[in-house]
Amino acid sequence: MTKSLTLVKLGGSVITEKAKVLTANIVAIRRLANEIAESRVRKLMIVHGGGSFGHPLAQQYAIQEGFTDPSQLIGINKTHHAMLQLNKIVVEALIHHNIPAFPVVPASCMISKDGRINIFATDTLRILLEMDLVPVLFGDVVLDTEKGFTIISGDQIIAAVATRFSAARIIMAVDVDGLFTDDPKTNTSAELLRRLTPQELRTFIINRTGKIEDAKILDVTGGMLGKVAELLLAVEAGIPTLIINAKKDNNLRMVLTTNETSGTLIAK
Ligand code: IP8
Repeated sequence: MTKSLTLVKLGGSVITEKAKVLTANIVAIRRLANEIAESRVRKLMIVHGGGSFGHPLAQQYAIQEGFTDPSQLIGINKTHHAMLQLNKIVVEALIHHNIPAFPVVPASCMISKDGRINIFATDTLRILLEMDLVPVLFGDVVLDTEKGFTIISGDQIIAAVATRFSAARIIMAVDVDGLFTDDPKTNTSAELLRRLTPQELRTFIINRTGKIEDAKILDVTGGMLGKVAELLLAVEAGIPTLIINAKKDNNLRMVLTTNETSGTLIAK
């Protein structure tokens, strides 16, 4: 679509209180909405994660495993409903800052096959972007032709959008400073990787997990390995990806306006 398109993933660990079920971090959401507004970036799409809205319910009902038992069916609804609630909070904060945010529900525009997005009706997104509206998607429960249903993460969605729309950049707004050599939350000597090429990223992931597909499942290195594994195809397609710590004031504003980050840049 447009080379000027910026994609922002708002991590669930930034916009919710991870330790408190169904609790949004309203202060962080409002601050990030303000930073986005003040950056005045045009052609923007936002995808947010599930945090304490999506993950506890998805886990409780084993949604990711697909259909194994009728008792899961109410869990699909509860998980999806929780994500709609979080989406409403995010969209309201964006609208409050005059960003023309428009919710787009992944469960209604995609179908997966064995956990991977297979059918993705993108016409709505394309038209919204043409009108300079800001689509706001989220990790969601999605119907799956093999498993019945599954969870599609916001990371998988952002990678799918990036390649389909030839985005100019992906910004991953997370709760750590970037991609580290190990999980910085458990290993204090883990080092921040400031810049990697797509090839270096591929090697980094394979050295740690053996297979790209395994990294998507294992999600170690502070949860970052799974995220960057999802984004690998997008960075290999030439879309620069910046990982920033959005818990810190002004990091999102800075990367949106200057394209520079004190975090990690993955680019050719
Ligand atoms: O936080 C997962 O999205 P993520 C969404 O981007 C649900 O992994 C419903 C758990």
